[in-house]
Amino acid sequence: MTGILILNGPNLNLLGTRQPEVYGTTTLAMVEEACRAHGEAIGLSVSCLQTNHEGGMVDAIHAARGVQAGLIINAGAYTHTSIALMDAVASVELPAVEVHLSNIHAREPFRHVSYLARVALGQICGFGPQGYIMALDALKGHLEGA
Ligand code: CA2
Repeated sequence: MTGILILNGPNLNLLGTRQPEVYGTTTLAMVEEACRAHGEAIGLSVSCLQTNHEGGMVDAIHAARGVQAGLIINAGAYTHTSIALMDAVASVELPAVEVHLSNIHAREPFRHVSYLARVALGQICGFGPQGYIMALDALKGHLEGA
């Protein structure tokens, strides 16, 4: 089956436990389970990883090369700062979809900038956990040449 890595960055392990008014009450484990189930339904084998470390994210992106067919990345605050992550995604030449739970463009100006957007197929933000499901469908369509 076609493999997809869902990579979540710093603080997303806290999902569902803090700031529910911004990020909702669904935990990361629930999001990951829903993604695995949806992936299976549409013929994608979903692997999930969360790390709070920028270098760990770079390592995970490198390790996906030749193993996974695509990436879904919520890089958390590194979205707005990390040229290293942007370079990592560009270097592995895998289709990547950038996801954010919140609508980063409706928030503070420093969240409007995304380095990842330059190398991603596209960005999905503001739809909460559903955004990851939308990203899986987008990657499926992309990989099928739709
Ligand atoms: O909206 C998103 O998904 C973000 O990537 C979340 C990041 C934020 O820095 C980005 O600007 C937008 C923050 C993740 C913090 O996650 C928490 C989850 C629950 C409770 C506290 C933090």
